[in-house]
Amino acid sequence: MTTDLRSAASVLRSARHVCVLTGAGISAESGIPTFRDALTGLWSRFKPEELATLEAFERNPQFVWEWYESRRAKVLQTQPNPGHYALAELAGRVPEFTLVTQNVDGLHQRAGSPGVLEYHGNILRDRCMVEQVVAGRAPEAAGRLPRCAGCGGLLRPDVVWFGEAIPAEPMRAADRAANDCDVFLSIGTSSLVYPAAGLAETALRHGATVIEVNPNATDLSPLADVTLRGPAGVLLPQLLEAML
Ligand code: BJW
Repeated sequence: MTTDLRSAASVLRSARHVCVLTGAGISAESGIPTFRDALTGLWSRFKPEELATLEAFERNPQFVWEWYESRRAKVLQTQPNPGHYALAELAGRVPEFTLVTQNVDGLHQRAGSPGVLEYHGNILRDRCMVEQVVAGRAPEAAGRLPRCAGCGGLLRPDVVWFGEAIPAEPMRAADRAANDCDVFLSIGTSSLVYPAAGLAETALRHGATVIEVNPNATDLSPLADVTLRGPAGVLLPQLLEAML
């Protein structure tokens, strides 16, 4: 066992409130590509920043919907991995636990994590562009864009695109946790996208110990108290084991 793993386990053993922020890396071992991996196939000519915006959707909703439908189908074929399950178990081992995820895949919930704060929404839900509420789909005509079962308005995925506000409740609860926690775990995120990346900075300012789990260095790495280099699906179960 590395000394970093030992010191992270010791910090977690005496923690009062653990706040976790996860990103695409925790789902990589479930087979979901991370956001800043090169997009594959049809999508390889585009950057996520060019597809995950309201402007892109308004310009070409058919094209953006096809991207989301292909990702949604992939999510439905995947299963949580040992990293997701380790976090679900960690929740029961510390006095207070908050899990904030930037992921839109719902895998933490499927692994049994309680009270997950979905910072960037959920790809499995649709939202009506007219009523601005989560909505069901009207029966679809082949090749037509998904429409709201209630009002017939155009639907969009219930996710947060660049330039859009984070939903109020997860944003407030995540801020509160980042301010209050004494241990902050940043797992599988490039720490590039704000305001999510700012949560670790808030926790640091309030004196929390910051632990990063990522095979690669990020902008957060020089600020983190402990860095665990490797895949979350391997390291998180080892971390739980080391806490015993
Ligand atoms: C592994 C691994 C393994 C691999 N184990 N690890 C400064 C301050 C505030 C805002 C801004 C700012 N500068 C710019 C902004 C604006 C912008 C922003 O941050 N842009 C940056 C690109 C610079 N932010 C926004 O626009 C946000 N909104 C906003 O600011 O609103 C202001 C506002 C206020 C009031 C009213 C109106 C507006 C919204 C951001 C929304 C982000 N949305 C997306 C798409 C979601 C939908 C979808 O899925 O299609 O969210 S973008 C994309 O990035 C997605 C992710 O959640 C997010 C973060 O990516 P993540 O998870 O970190 O993934 P990757 O791929 O980057 O990294 C993966 C990591 O895993 C890597 O480090 C690997 O090494 C690692 N890894 N295998 C562990 N096995």
